[in-house]
Amino acid sequence: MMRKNALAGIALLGALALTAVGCSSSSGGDGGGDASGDELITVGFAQTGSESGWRSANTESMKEAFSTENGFDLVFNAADNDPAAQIAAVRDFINQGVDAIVIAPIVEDGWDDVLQEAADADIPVILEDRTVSASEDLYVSWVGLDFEREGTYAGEWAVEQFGDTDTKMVVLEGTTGSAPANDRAKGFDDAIAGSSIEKIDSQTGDFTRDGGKTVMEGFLQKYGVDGIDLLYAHNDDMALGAIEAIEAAGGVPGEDIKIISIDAVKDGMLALIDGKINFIVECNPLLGELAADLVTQALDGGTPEKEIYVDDETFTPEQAAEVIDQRAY
Ligand code: GZL
Repeated sequence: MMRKNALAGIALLGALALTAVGCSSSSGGDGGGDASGDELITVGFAQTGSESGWRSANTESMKEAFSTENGFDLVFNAADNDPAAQIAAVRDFINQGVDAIVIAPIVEDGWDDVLQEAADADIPVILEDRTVSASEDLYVSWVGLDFEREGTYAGEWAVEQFGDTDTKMVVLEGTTGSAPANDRAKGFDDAIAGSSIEKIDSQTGDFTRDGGKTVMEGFLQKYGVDGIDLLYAHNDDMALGAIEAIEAAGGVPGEDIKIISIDAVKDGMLALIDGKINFIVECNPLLGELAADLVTQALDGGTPEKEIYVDDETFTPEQAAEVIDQRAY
């Protein structure tokens, strides 16, 4: 688990990415040239896969930031939520001799060896989105969200709404072993401790809509609509799958079973406005410019911040309705 030094906010210095065009591809890379003939920085990006709407927005943000126009040659790999495949992709980047590697690690554990190999090859590694349990000496920086705080925000709202009445809750957990699943559970559980909210079941839906639907179908078969008062979903996609299951079982999501979710992607916010979800904690996926800035600093011999947190906010249906048309994802 990483130390948490929350930072108030970071200026997005997109202009810095342009200096990348001027810097030679160091550390073994042999990037091609761009229209102006300058060396491109070759960056290997190991993405988790395409498991959710959040992930699609994150991938788009990364591809936009690591564009040729910004001085990068992006080698992209999506590991289909398979931790072994993702580690193999990073090893392949090392063998290719890329200039830098960016990883959104599917799970926290298992990274020590391949990160050491990257260090031995003098290839800087930047983590974006999720964190790892490996020594922080093995990567330059991490940029992402405070997952434990997201869980705390969700739990505090639940206590505010239901804390005094006996409430039976089920949980759709994120990918087993992932930092968001671990930390969102911890933050939420700590926040509801001592309240009348009882967790009667908890299972991973792997951050996917199908996974959330299947697991919720199981909960409904086991407890019935009347046996569940509250659902805490670690992301919107699983909440949206659960909504389908609740409606198929004759229940009214947001009324018979209250729903709290995390991400605030478009489909989740629309369900919130429709009253099918009751509260959403945002998790901003637009990390591309920050990640590109960290790569540029690392290759320019700079010493970027070790941890960079992007702020989140929370939404009620009314708040979502006010902002839905202005949101970037
Ligand atoms: C959180 C991110 C999680 C999202 C899910 O930063 O890692 O993974 O909450 C996504 O939607 O699949």
